[in-house]
Amino acid sequence: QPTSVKSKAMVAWAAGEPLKLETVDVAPPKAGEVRVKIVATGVCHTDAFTLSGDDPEGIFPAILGHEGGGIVESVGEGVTSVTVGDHVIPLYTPECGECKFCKSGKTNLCQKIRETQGKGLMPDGTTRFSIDGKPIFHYMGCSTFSEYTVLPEISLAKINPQAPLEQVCLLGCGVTTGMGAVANTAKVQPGDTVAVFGLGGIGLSAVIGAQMAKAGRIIAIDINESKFDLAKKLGATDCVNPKNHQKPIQEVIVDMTDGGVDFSFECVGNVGLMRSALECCHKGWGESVIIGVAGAGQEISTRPFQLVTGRVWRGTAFGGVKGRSELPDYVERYLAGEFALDDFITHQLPLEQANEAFDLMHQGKSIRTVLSF
Ligand code: NAD
Ligand code: DAO
Ligand code: ZN
Ligand code: ZN
Repeated sequence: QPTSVKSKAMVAWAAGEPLKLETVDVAPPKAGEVRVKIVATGVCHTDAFTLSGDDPEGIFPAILGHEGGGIVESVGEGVTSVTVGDHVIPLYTPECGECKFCKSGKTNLCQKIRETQGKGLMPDGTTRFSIDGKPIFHYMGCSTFSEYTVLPEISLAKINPQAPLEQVCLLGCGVTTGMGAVANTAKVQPGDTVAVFGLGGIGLSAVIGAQMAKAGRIIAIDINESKFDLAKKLGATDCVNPKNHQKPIQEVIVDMTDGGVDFSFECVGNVGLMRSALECCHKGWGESVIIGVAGAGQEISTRPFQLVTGRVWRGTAFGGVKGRSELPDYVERYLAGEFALDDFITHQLPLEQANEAFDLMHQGKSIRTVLSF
């Protein structure tokens, strides 16, 4: 029978405060749960967003992190789909296969554990993390900034053990989100013209996705021009800095593309840019996909005539990918050399330096920092 383990973790005690290194007690997995030893974790903008206090669902104290890779350490009663030693990627969007959402065939947004996950709790309404008996909350059902974490079985994708976890951890969020948004949500076709707003881990993955879909033109937009070289390497045909133009960026893109793009992707979380991304779409058919997460209370707006005249506004979570049934194949495609992950890993740091990873992100110096244990 597994017992509680001591785990090194970076704890978010309060919004706006740096994470603090702590030794946390991680309780054994209950029925239907799995304890995972995390090997590596990426740091995504969403972690920074929650730490900032802008996330309406942010709960403290919590262990952040949701872009991890690890190895199953122990399993609770009734767990059948993974066993000790399996390599896994934690899923913030689980896949139970039996809820209305899973059975619909129309969405990846499994709702089986939505309520408790949103409250930082396991499905039984309790937490597995504590310090001196004081509960610490889970985050996005993952909490990968901890050496050991506990997840529901339905929140784990079992992957090929040959895949380096220090790399494929990025498939736990950023890379899958960007690539999936292009392939699943937009369904970009060969020859299409695409605009990508924001060239962080998400936007650059959308560029890769567009290149793999054989888009004819890929316009990459960022106010930080140091992102342009990598965008071009990954397939961007044009790079645009909105600050270099007098006109609104949507007008610049419409002029560049004989009336607008077939698809645009907002990968920043800025509601003004979401409007630009919609309005640079071609009249009659252009579609804009919102990926970025905006701050609490923010709203999007445009003239309804933009939609009346055929533009489409949609959004996507985790690129529409169903984690348990579809993510293992992304790992296989990575192993087969279809796309690289090296380019994204601009920094590697020990877990203890997670705050530096946030600094690098805020300074625009990193695409992804991968923390290891
Ligand atoms: P990031 O911070 O690494 O990248 C953001 C990029 O946007 C940076 O290159 C920055 O220079 C650029 N940018 C900022 N303001 C801009 C502006 N006005 N115009 C053009 N470019 C601008 O972030 P990331 O990790 O790539 O995440 C991007 C967004 O996606 C975040 O909002 C994150 O919360 C969200 N996200 C959504 C999902 C989802 O499933 N929908 C998943 C992961 C992340
Ligand atoms: O099912 O209601 C729900 C919530 C699903 C969570 C999807 C979150 C996607 C956006 C957050 C960014 C992920 C890092
Ligand atoms: Zn993320
Ligand atoms: Zn489900």
